[in-house]
Amino acid sequence: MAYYNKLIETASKSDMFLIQSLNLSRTVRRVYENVPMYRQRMIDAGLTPDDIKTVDDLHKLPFTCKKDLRDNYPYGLFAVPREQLVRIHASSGTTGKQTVVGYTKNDIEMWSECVARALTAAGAEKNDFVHVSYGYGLFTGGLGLHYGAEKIGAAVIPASSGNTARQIQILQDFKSSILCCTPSYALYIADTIKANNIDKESLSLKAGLFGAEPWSEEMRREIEARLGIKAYDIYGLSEIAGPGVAFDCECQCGMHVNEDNFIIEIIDPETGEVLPDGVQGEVVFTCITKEALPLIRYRTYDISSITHEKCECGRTLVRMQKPCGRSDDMLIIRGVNVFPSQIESVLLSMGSVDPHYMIYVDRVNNLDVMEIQVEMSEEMLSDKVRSIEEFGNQLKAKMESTLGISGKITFVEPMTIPRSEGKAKRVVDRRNIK
Ligand code: DLL
Repeated sequence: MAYYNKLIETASKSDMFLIQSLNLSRTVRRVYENVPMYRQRMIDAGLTPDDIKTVDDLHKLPFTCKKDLRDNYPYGLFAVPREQLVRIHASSGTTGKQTVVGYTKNDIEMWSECVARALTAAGAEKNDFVHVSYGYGLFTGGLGLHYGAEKIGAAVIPASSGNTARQIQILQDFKSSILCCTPSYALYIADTIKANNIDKESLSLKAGLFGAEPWSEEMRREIEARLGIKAYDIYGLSEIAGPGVAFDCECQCGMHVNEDNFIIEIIDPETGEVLPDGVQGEVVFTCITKEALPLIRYRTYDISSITHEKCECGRTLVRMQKPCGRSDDMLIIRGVNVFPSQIESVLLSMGSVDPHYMIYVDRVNNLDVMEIQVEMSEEMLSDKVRSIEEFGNQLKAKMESTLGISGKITFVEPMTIPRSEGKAKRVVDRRNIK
């Protein structure tokens, strides 16, 4: 069992409580003194830094949300003077202004260690070639994995995203052993390998760290089978640090949160009430060691649950389940909450279709209608499996029983659904278009 920081990753619950409480109280004092918005919010709530002594006091503090970052664009929530900043990133965001985040030298160190813990848990070590196909640039994926891989002493191959044929040649020739990219891009690479009759044995890959978008257990198994590797989930968001906020261990039964740096809470998105272990709700993080941008009780809109049960890997770090979507891009179709990941699970559970799909939602005569376009696989086209029509009916029935609503299933020609090199865009909601 390899750990990057055994002392922290296997700390007792009581030690972790002390570490968190100390860091939380210091951080709250720092934001009170340095960030006008936090100072005002605490005054409004009748709080002073002395009211926040331990983790048990966290719930007293108000939430922070994405709008607060936008309202204070670009640097208004930073808690350090400009000369202490060494890096700026920004999150793409599908709506509105991008969200700008900053790091001091210590922040980069801390973040790199979080990623180093994730890579180590995925079996990466000094001798590995870590192939980073997350985008480099303002997105945190590329440089985040890069610095983490350097921290464990591995050789980084900073491939960045794009040019899949070249990526595959590099994977083969440079003997990349760990692949880091979005799960949808991993599948795209697998498709391209297959389409070009490349033997997957010609690759030296043993594991991959995939994240930046929701993906299902079925998709994990698909990637593992098609690339012949073990697929590890890695979670994070730029506002909190970037990749490495939480990571899979070899047990793959929930991602360990680097909770010496980020306190996780699960709340009821409607009431804000903190929910117990095992109950699904919105993920909220508090940064307790960040210097440049220490966000307090930041609402992520990601839906997940946590467990404090002991993990067989020996880590005591609290685990969060794979996020099953976001409360904000969760689709509500005829009053039913639908997550794209549910649709993906159904598709993959049928066998003989690949997870290339698009979801279109329209409003026709005041009624929501959903169409799921699914790309036909070669297996289907060869008609060996069963007739396409029969398969379509089975798929429709299974979709309906899983989602609780019906939708139209349309099969489209192979390779007609756009492939993504970064985060996949699978939903087109046309209901608001007048
Ligand atoms: O996506 C950071 C990252 C890079 C994570 C590389 C993992 C690997 P943002 O662009 O700010 O940061 O997007 C953050 O992406 O709130 C989730 O909704 C989603 N997300 C990230 N990782 C996962 C994951 C990066 N493993 C948003 N599973 C988050 C599901 C994920 N969703």
